Amino acid sequence: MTDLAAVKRALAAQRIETPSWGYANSGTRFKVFAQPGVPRNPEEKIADAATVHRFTGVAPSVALHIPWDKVDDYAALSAYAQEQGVEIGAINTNVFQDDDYKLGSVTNPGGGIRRKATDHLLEAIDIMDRTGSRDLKLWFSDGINYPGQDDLRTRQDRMAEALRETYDRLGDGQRIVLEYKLFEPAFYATDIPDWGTSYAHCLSLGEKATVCIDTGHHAPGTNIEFIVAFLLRAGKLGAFDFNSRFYADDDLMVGAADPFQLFRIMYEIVRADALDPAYGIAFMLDQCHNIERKIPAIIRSVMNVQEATAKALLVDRDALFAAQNAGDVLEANAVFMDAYNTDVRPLLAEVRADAGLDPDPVAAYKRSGYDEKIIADRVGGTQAGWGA
Ligand code: LRH
Ligand code: MN
Repeated sequence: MTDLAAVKRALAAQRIETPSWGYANSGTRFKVFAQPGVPRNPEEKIADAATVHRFTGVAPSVALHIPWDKVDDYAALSAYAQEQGVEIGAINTNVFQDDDYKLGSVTNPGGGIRRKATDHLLEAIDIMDRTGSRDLKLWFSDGINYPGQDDLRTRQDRMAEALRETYDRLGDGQRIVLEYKLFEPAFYATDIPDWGTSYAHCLSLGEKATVCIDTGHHAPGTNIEFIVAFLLRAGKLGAFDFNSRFYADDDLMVGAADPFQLFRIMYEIVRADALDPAYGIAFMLDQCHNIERKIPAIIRSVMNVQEATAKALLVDRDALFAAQNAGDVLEANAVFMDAYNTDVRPLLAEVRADAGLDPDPVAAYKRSGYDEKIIADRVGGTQAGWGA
């Protein structure tokens, strides 16, 4: 039988990290629809992240992206975040927007460009030393567009060399979360295209290297919860970049396109007792809100993760394991679906009320007038994010 008090404690202790870039302008190659009230600097992004935490109670950290969030004094930025009620989380590197990286960053045929890219990774660790961040989040757009364009094996040697130098620079309590992506911007071969490649590099690096699963970075039809179960069993799952998609790397609100998949993923987390922050998995959002208001979209996304998690925690695992071990296919599936088909919104409303929060964070945010305030206040200056 499921212990509801334990379920509520687990939900109250859940931690979801929001992305600084999710509060800024974003779009597609066709158009960026700038929005009024968008942050103009890292401080305003952090203020918006703190607002999400104020209404959800479970989003106490914000991931930064360098150089999008470059400042002169990261210790001061970290202090500002504390004042706002949040902390700075993962530091994301960016070796995908510099002209020099057309043929790759750390895998580039040119040694000088590889050096430049690796130095950026090392600079990010210097920043972590000042923000107190644990996670160095590495994603490489590196890849090639045509067969024969470059040597696949040699590029792996270059990748491994840069990762090794970066890994060896890590301080105590710091780690690498290595993200993979099937394609885009490279359209023939990506140097870290899948979980297996990331896992293999992490194995050869050492215990402070783990895999980051971005839920939008797989071929259609990929069973992501299998990857989650496998990496948890191997002790090599470090982080998620949550979002959802119907086709490619759409970066839509997590749970919007496929709430059942998110439930199946969170079930593997719960089944491994890996939900508790002490276990060490970083649950982060990595989304772009191209047409919808950004803060309510991120609040909704946090709620979608909470709902999937609550359903996963309600799976009657004794009954499920019994049916599985009995080979009772239909009963096992029925037990699993029973949890998924449970309306957990009243339970989450109770968890929020117990924490002194409004049971409906989105409605509470709309009533708060914060959106109107930032639209009125944030006039002039240059909006952060992709150029309008
Ligand atoms: C790459 C990615 C990566 C980030 C970027 C904003 O597609 O998922 O995690 O650096 O989006
Ligand atoms: Mn990502």
